[in-house]
Amino acid sequence: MLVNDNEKRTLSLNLPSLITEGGTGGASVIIPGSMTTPLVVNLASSNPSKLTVPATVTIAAGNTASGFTITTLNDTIDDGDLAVFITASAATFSSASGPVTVRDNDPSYFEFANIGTQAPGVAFPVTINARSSGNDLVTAYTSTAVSSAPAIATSSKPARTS
Ligand SMILES: [Ca+2]
Ligand SMILES: [Ca+2]
Repeated sequence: MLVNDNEKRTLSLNLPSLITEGGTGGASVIIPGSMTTPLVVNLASSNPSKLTVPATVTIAAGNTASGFTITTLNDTIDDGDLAVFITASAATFSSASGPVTVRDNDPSYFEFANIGTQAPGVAFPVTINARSSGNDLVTAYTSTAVSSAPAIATSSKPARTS
């Protein structure tokens, strides 16, 4: 029973909007008024292969909220950012649901960083960055790059087109 009995028996969720793949985030489930007995709230993820939550969280007697940890799973797939819905439900309460975006951190494409001043016969560094589909820099990615430059003809003859 609610101490504040004039409040609606509605759960609400306070969720982070974004968690990068493989990371964790703090969230909480809230009730409008405290209770005299502990309230067990069931939690569910719409996509447990991307994001998990504890099966239950308990709001202690006298409290109006309890925190829990959201865990996102890392993979090596360029699968893009994905919204996963978390639902909280408890007996005699209206449920709550909300999205958390799981941010992809896997390489989707590569880009050349700006190349500085070049002089003939002088080596210059070239940086190629891996980026995720959300354009984040992928810092943990390393791979071998092989480069070559074609010899450039110095003939002054116009190229034949036939
Ligand atoms: Ca990943
Ligand atoms: Ca991924």
